[in-house]
Amino acid sequence: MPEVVRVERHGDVALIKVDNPPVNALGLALRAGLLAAFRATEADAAVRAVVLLCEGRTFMAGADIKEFGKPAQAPSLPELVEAIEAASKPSVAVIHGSALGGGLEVALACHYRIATTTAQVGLPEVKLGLLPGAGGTQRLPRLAGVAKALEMIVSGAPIGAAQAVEQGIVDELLDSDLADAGLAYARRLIAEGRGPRRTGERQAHLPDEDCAALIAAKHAEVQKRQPGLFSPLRCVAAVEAATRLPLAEGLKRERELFQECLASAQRAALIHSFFAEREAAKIAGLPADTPLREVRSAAVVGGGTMGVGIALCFANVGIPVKLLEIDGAALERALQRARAIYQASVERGSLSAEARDKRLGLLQGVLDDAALADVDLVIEAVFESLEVKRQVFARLDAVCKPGAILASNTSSLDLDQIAAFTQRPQDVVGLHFFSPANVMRLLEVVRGKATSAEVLASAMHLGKRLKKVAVAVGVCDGFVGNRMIFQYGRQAEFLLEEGASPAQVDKALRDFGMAMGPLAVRDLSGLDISHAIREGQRPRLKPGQTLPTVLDQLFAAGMLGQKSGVGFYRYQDGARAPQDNPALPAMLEQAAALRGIRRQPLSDEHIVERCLFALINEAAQILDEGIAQRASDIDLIFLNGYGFPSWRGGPLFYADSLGLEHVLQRIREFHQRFGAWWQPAPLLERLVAEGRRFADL
Ligand code: T1G
Repeated sequence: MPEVVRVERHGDVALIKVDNPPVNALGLALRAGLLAAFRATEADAAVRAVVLLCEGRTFMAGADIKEFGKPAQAPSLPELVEAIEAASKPSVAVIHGSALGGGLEVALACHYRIATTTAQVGLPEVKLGLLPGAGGTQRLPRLAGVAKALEMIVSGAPIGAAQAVEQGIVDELLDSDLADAGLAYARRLIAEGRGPRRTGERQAHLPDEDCAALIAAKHAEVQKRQPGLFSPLRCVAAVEAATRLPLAEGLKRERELFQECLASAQRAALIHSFFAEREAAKIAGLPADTPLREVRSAAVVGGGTMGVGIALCFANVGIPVKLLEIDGAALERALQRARAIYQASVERGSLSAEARDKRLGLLQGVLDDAALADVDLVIEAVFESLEVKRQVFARLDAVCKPGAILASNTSSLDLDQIAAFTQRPQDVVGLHFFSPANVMRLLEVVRGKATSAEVLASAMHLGKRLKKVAVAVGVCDGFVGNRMIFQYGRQAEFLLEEGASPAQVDKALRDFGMAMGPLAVRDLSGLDISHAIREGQRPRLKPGQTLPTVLDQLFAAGMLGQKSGVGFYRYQDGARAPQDNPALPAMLEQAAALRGIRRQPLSDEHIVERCLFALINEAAQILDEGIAQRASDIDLIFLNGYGFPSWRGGPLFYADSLGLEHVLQRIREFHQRFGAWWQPAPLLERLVAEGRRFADL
């Protein structure tokens, strides 16, 4: 096994080099190696200073996440960190890439820190349902103050090196070879007689900080914005301990809070999705070295809401993008929408005016599709009609250069049919963005029968460049996410007819953790859209599969949701706050009568089970058909495209946590009571029979 830690002597300076690819994660071997190295340098009288740096692309990126949930093995990270800080010889951490989590905690225990200009530092543990458990909550406030520490630890967001210098986290920037810079800095320390500067010995806040007020304000903010999450409040409590307790007791309190987070189901769910995101990039049968088509320029056909959002995704990452519309007025409206979106970000302070102008400079409106002749990739986001797509793809086939990737943003049409509108179906792929496309992270990459391996790999790689969570899916009605959400929404409407109100259904699912209730979502996207999709599905219904009728009644009454001021809810004078729709109860009585049932009270638990188990049952069917590669891909789709609560890990991780035997038993009961829609998925039955989980697939 290659050495993960090496120590070199450069005169009276010891250079400790870490080499544990891919990200120098602080697994057992590295912790033990570092502890031994620091003990050796401490014992060596000839050593007067220590430099710590990492080989490869980054400084240590944290604890080894794969170790969580397994028995802890000594030496622990806190033990290592304390040994580093206690050393009698000054140590310098040389940071490049990303010093994250335990990696930054190791750097904070070093007495000095220098960094490359492109480096970033952060404590992202909260994103994994944890908190910095090796002194980060106690040492960061001592360097950057309570306000900055709270912001970094509760958000988990990294900061750049220059800002880290401003905050006192990094001492200075370097612009030379890591080892040279580290050795030069260490020799300066020796020459200036500067010894250990222990972060733990500093006061735990900046002089003028009102710690109690800062802690209370952050606590209130977290309770309001992330009520369902377990670890953010414990992050606040750990920082609060730093403001009140001596270091040793603060570290003890931090360990207690860390253990609480480690033991929580939320930690397991959030780490599941961390690895799920990385797993999704691996496609069975697609070699990791599949050649990629470079996307140096793009074009979007259609400047509607989706088209503009998609175009911004490219501009946001520096890819020049053309936006094609049919006439000047439509094009101006599209460009104005783009300018307004960026301007709103500038006014919110999340985008600089300079970045706005740079991005707008990458966006070029065009009216003639001849302008698409040189682009590497075109995405159409035109009206969801096969005839319109046929016309568009026939034109793209005629004007685009050979090798251009031709993509459709269709959410419900057959990609194979669309590909057949061209002479180059192997270059056609689906790129299904979710509205608003420039915000939602999910990208369903739809692989057609003819889509080549190169085009699929290029589309997945593009997804990562666009900072999306790209998930490869097969062709079927609704692909994966929408196909499942159809079942979920249908159950929500059936529940209305059986006795629930829109407010009760939506609240039950919001209480479960969904970002929005299913009926509010329908009102937002428009009941005319839902109605059109449903009419398209009607001919494919299987025997016994009936449809709720309340949507038809609302549609017939011109109640289309927010766009018409009334749908499942009424929106008074254009306000977005939903009120009851007084016309709905009569419609629900009529719908119930049509089904020959009497409406009656329903429990929230029943509502949640009916909606979620419909998702799970459909997902099992999708997996069995091979439309999705793995259960964790489906979890990612719901976590990143449908507002599924992050701390529950996705519908299938949640199903496993409930126990599939229980889930199947309830689905069988629903099948008895509600008929054909609840036919248990054969895969679910097989898993239960074999005592396996979705995670075992
Ligand atoms: N542990 C184990 N494996 C890791 C890892 C980690 N910390 N970070 C990345 N990997 C794997 C990843 O699964 C992938 O594997 C490969 O490395 C490349 O990752 C006590 C408790 C560093 C910004 O949360 O944010 O410290 O798929 O594809 O896009 O206080 O990885 O190749 O087999 O993401 O260039 C806190 C998590 C841990 C940082 C690089 N640290 N990592 O991004 O590569 S908890 C984190 C990242 C902790 C202490 C606490 C990113 C990255 P494979 P990648 P990338």
